[in-house]
Amino acid sequence: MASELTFIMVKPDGVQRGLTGEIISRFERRGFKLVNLKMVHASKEHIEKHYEDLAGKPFYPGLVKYMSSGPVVAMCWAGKDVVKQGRILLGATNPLASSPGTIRGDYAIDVGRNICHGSDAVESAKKELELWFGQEAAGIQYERAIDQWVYE
Ligand code: DAT
Ligand code: MG
Repeated sequence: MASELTFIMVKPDGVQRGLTGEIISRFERRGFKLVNLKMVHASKEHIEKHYEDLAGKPFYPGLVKYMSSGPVVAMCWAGKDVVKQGRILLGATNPLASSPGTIRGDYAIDVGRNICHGSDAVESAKKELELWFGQEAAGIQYERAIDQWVYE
């Protein structure tokens, strides 16, 4: 069974709008396994590190302010192809380009308030999980009885 991991985060607007449960549900119902979760009110410095690849973009200061403005829910999800599939569940970066049925396509409008984050590659997932979960980056190891009904 695949044990790929990804970092998924409910952003401050997703938390404030009461969408944490909905976002978790979509990953759970798909069959992915939650292996770590915590609420964090991240510092500006922590967000700057998370988005270091975007430093220099015109929207970067606003992005850092928004992402450190309130608590987020940081998660590690496991499963086959979960990095790519997670991005598909979230929808396009700009919610106006996200299909209905995706999280952003159903619940967001502005790119600067797109309610959720998902790693864009296996390598960035590893880096992000280490940044947010440190020693617990690999998540909690446990078996699920349903896995024989999710995977062939
Ligand atoms: P994604 O979150 O889909 O991986 P990204 O890594 O390119 O997208 O950008 C990170 C976040 O920055 C994104 O979720 C929202 C914000 N952002 C990206 N492009 C933006 C833009 N043109 N204007 C405002 N915010 C933007
Ligand atoms: Mg990104």
